[in-house]
Amino acid sequence: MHAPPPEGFRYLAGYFDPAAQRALVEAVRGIVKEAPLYRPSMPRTGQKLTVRMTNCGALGWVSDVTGYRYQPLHPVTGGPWPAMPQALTDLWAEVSDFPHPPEACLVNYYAPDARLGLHVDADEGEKRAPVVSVSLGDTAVFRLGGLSRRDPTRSMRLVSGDVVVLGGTARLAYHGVDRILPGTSTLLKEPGRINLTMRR
Ligand code: MD6
Ligand code: FE
Repeated sequence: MHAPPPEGFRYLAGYFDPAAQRALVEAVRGIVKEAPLYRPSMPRTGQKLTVRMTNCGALGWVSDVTGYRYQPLHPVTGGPWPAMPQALTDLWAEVSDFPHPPEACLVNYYAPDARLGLHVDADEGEKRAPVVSVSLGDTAVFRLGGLSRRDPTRSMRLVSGDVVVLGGTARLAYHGVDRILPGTSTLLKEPGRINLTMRR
């Protein structure tokens, strides 16, 4: 049997119904029009991630050869990030157990062959606030570990409409996306997956 997930991990299956998912995809299309997806580079190596990214909200998470950081401007267009959709700030208010609204929402887009290595979300100023995520489109094989990279991990499937909260001890747990399962959803026009993560 698997060990229980770290305290503060919450998995809210089917949080958004299909109509709410469609509305969120429309909102993401608007965001991407204003703030195009791009492939960030990893610090030091300069290697490109396979996931394409953009942001909404006051701040956005960016990565380039000099490191990871939050900044108010899109690294390619130089413009401000679009506003965060109300549905996301409402979700945060409902599940974050934190008294202030999110400042940043990272938009991850996975084409069928994209993946995201095991990582900790550690660049945020406020570690008492959780990171809250929404999955849209094709199912992801998500891996959740512990506080050390060597800790045992468990694999779970994140389906369109699911919400994950990493708070408490789980806030600094290792996690990643092994792969997506193309063709498991018809929400998007093409096979692929969107993941939205809100932070402070
Ligand atoms: C993804 N998610 O599902 C990647 N981070 O595509 C994350 O990296 C993540 O789902 C922090 C909290 C929840 C998450
Ligand atoms: Fe993460």
